Amino acid sequence: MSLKINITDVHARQILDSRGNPTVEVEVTAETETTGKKTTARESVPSGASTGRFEAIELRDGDKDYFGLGVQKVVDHVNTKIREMLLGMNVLEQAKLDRAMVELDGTDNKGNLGANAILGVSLACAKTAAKALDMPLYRYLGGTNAKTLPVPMMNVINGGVHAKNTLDFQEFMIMPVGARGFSQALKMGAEVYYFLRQILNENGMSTAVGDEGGFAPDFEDTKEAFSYLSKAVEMAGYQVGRDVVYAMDAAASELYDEARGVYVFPGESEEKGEEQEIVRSSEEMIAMYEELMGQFPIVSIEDGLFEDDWEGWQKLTERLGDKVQLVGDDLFVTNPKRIQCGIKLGAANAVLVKVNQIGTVTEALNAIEMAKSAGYHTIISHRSGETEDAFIADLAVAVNAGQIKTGAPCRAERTSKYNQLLRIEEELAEDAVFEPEEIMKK
Ligand code: 2PG
Ligand code: MG
Repeated sequence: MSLKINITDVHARQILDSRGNPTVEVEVTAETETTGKKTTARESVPSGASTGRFEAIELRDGDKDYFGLGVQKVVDHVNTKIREMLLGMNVLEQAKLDRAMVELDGTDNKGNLGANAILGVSLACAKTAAKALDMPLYRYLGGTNAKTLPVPMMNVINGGVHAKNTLDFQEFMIMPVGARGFSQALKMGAEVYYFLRQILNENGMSTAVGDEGGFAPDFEDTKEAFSYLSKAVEMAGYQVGRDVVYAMDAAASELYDEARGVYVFPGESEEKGEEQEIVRSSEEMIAMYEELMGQFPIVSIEDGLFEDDWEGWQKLTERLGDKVQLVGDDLFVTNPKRIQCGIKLGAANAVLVKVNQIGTVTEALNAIEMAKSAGYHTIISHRSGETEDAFIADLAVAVNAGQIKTGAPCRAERTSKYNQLLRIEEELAEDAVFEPEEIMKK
């Protein structure tokens, strides 16, 4: 490596995320050897609520501050051990820096230093490197062929553990596939969101928003939620199924009762006034998805089954895999080992990519590469707890992922990603690619 941009400082602090919980922010400073120019950039770490069992470990203090959610220990790990190791290293050598941190941690799940320590540094190193080279982050990460603007999956109705309502499934998303480019897609999504608010208001339903900016009223069931989406799409002047299609995240691991081997639907039971809880077997879950797909233009189903039910996932993929995108989130946790397993077994056909599930930029890029080379779709995703940083917007373009999931067009921690994509689209101009038909191929 000829050019050397050496790390001269690494500094972490505790900040707040969009739920008001503490998270880690890291600043990395590096000096360009030839010119002496100093560059500093910072990045912060997101945090999930419906976390997969196999995710890398997010360390929390567990003491009296912030109800145990403080990250002061993680901040200390960055400011001592990690800092000492990285000082003098070349910030352009991302893979080497990431490997060094993984080795320093010494565990499989980053439980020693904390994935939130390692990721904060990993992201900040990439951003500092790009800035030092005077390059947009998406170009630094992706190279000369980074040009695909992702189709947004906009989570406009929130349920599950992201909202205190009766919806048992977690996310109801719109995908403006009729758009010619990203900015038009964003406009279409925002218009549908606007009309959704209006019809919810007209029907006396709550328009308070959940963690990802979507509305979170008490719907009777999944079908009612989708019906509202269809009304909103039509009111916005678009055609359901042609201009706008739907995606959902069942987040089924959250509903799964391992002892009984069934999926429990407490919200639906409550709404329907059933004495007994409504439960579904994995067969019944698949049948339910099939039925929903017959009624609504659903093109993507995420975490349709429990995160460790590989057999169920195989069945699901056999039954529906040629008609719909089946996305593994908790199933794969952005972990190349689990993705490899899924590819071997024929489980799912798309990977949700969350950088904090695995903990370094390099490993996330490896996961994406592995998924793509097996013909799996990739969707870059936010977490329900986010910050104003927009790293994932650049990442989506860098790897030509084709899709991004980053909430409703509401709440600044969500719109910061969409707004960054607008800037990138403007910069790429006629070289920007937008390919919704790729998703519709399934
Ligand atoms: C998900 C995510 C993001 P969380 O399940 O896909 O939407 O939620 O960050 O709470 O895991
Ligand atoms: Mg999910």
